[in-house]
Amino acid sequence: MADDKKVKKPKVADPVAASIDVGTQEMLVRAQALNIDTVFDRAVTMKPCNIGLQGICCKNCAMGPCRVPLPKGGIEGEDTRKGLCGATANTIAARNFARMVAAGTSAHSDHGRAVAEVFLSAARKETEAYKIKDVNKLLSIAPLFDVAVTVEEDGEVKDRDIDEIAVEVGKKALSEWGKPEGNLYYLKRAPKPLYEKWKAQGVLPRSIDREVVETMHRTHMGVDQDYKNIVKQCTRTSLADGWGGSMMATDLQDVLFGTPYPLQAESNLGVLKEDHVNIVVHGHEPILSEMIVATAQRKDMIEYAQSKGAKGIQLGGICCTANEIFQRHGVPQAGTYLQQELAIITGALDAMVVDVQCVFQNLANVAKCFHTKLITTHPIAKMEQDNVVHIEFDEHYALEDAEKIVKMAIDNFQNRGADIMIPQYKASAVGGFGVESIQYHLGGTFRGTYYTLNDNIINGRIRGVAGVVGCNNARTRHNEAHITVVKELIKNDVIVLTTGCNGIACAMEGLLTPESAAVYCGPGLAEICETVGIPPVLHLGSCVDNSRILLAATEVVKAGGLGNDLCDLPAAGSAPEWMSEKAIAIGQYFVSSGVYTIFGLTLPTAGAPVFHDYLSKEMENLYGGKWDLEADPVKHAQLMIAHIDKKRAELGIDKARERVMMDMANRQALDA
Ligand code: BF8
Repeated sequence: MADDKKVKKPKVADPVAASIDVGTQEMLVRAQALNIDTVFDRAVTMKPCNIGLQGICCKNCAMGPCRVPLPKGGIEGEDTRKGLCGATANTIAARNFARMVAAGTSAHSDHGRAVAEVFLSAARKETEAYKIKDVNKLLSIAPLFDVAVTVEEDGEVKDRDIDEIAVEVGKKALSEWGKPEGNLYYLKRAPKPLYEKWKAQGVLPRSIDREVVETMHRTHMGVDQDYKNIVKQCTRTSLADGWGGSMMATDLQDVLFGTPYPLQAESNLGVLKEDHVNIVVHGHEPILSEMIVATAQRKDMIEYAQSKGAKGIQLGGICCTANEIFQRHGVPQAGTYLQQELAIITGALDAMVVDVQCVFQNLANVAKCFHTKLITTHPIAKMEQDNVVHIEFDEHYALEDAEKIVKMAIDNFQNRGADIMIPQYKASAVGGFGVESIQYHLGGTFRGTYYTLNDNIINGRIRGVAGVVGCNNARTRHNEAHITVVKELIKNDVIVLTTGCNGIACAMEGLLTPESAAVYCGPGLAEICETVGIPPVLHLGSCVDNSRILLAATEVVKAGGLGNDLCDLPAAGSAPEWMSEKAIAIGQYFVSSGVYTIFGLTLPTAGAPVFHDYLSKEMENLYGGKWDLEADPVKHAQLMIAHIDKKRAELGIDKARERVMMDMANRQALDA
């Protein structure tokens, strides 16, 4: 009888093996008890394609897909692998890699374009909702676009009208996406030697859209078939992201919504409240989330929520939207990329509002099991499932749209089921650091430079600087590599600058508090953190805010004593749990800006060793930075530290550190 037959249970993830976070583990147990599959379970049942993983599947024409697997023992002698057209493994992997850079650049830069459009609207006073908030930041970036901030009237130099400046900056910024000639304005913000390297290599980006289009053209069937030449174009494209689209997104957001300064908030799913209307904003563009924050804080909205039986409105963020509203408003972070489904599975989420990037389509399936309204808001990012509500966000009616969304969440509060489970885990976190606030904290308003920071790097209290950034990836234990890498670095006196989901992971772990320094840091870094009152891990924002890391590093170079270029600094970059194309774009612009950049997990270059060697060895000769890969998080951090020490030795400051690190016995021995 069929009933007697054993029904095979679907394989599910082991919650403890899936995440280091106890709240996440508890939610996974609940999801599995409710028979709701999550990304963690799907990672167990669906294996990745090993050929795609290594970057050696070409599907750029209909004669393929051509797969050119690397033999188990590697290749001795000539590599004769080729596709139907003759494309070599190097060409195939380089094309795939370049297309990832183009896609990542597009995502960041289209975000930047949307901000620039709203910025121009605000400058022209076409919208009530958005205003120029940070005039000082506007005045600081205007000259970079060749926009005058003063005018001469009757022989007298006067301040120029702010609205006029804003309109001109908005127009010039927007033209960066499609101007017919010249190069991007912001490239000149880089240290001169780096700019000169880019110029000599012919990789100064022209306009952002052009670089993406050219990458797509050159990687089309039958065009560029020299992996070095393909890398050259993907370098140019990535620079259009880091020193273009992303950097403008950051700056224009700061002008519109305020430059972040340190503030405190909480992080993890435990920020949701059972007796409140819970709204999670998920995605990337603060154009949406800023309006939701403003609306959810309105007295009439809170009263409306109370009229429906809730005590108030609790807002939370997921993914980079979390970072944006955390750094500017102290809105709590509800979780990382891998926790998005779990937020709905609490049963306490009245609305999840999403815009673009890093949004799982499976959210719609999960939302079906609960009362949660899943609301898409962006014309370029809809979902096919019929339970998803689309409320298109229009900057001209932004406040009305935000009110509609918040009201929908409030009205939905009464539809909650009885079965609610919010894991009671959250940590306190300080965020909102940036080029300006690091200068203030470590340089002082009086000095107004990064010299104090440099001084402490030179004397060895701070061994070096690491940017640890990027995603989570369900192919590895959630947050484990992020936290292990960061802890290993700060233990060795390396100060960490974080963005993206690494920033949220560090917040969840309590590493974004000044108090964590005494627990986790080496003596030098602990002393600095205690004296200055900063966490050992400085949260610099979202993934477009990696541009803040580039600019902070540039300020360090300018302050003197640590070389003339970014590649001279005792610094390294890392993405321990990366997954998105945006991460590859970021990696490429960091490498091309002179930074040793190491990724965890895998790289889509493994199947083409010659191409991989080009990225991980030869690129250093061109720009001073290079790619590396190490899945083990402790070894990963040690490689970064080894690079930092190498740079210290090249700068001649390795001896200083030895002196600082000597204990009393060493000193006495020396005296004797
Ligand atoms: O841009 S770190 S998972 S949220 S891609 Fe996505 Fe990666 Fe998180 Fe933000 Ni960045």
